[in-house]
Amino acid sequence: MNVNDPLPGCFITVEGIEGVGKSTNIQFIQDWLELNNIPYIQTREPGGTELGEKLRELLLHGGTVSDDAELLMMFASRAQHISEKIKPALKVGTWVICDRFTDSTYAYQGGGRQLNVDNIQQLEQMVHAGLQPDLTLLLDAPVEVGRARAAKRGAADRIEAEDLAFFNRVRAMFLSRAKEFKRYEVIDAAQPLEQVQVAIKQVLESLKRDLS
Ligand code: Z5A
Repeated sequence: MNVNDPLPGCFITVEGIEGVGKSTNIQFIQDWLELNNIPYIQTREPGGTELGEKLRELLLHGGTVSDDAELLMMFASRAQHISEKIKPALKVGTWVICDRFTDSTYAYQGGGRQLNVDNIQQLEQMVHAGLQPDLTLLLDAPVEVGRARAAKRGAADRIEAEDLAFFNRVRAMFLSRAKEFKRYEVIDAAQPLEQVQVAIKQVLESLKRDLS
């Protein structure tokens, strides 16, 4: 939502470490939106636009990327994504369901890579001052649980190849931000999928009630 110029659409981001079930549960959210006749787009970061998808490929499979270059490429992808896709959708009342957003930058580049959080804040201000998700669903599970689920899928990309300590810092940053911002809802993603989805549905129903 843009605090200076409120946008009628609803912006939902889904966050968490790898393998916690973001893709699986985004499909569940889409089914719920369709059942409720709510117009939406589903998108992802890094990516979501032609430029963003090219940056994603370079970020995940393109060979050596320095930590600062990684941070700037995440925000370059995001800047394009916001102007080309997210804001236009929110302006016409369409809901936007986004697989990761700036909270992932705080978690991975700030927590995981231990880059200066002040720099992330400055980039956030530059790229999307005033625009924040209405709801951030944090699917949370121990790193070992997420990695075991993700491992079944095959070869790790450049970021997935990081060690356990890196992902524990990522998870800790997500949980710390969840305490700080009211827009977060933390879902215990280590539970069986049916229970995870009962919890997500409750959050969505409550959001819908609040908006009506
Ligand atoms: N990144 C970054 O560093 N900085 C940024 O600013 C941004 C991103 C935006 C790409 O993300 C990478 O970019 C990511 C962070 C970085 N790197 N890492 N790591 P991505 O979102 O495209 O990739 P990912 O995090 O690796 O997501 P994923 O591995 O695809 O996982 P997922 O979508 O959360 O999980 P899933 O595919 O839905 O589920 C995995 C399996 O578990 C699957 O077989 C499911 O059936 C199963 N599953 C799901 N839920 C359950 C439950 N509850 N019980 C049992 N089994 C389950």
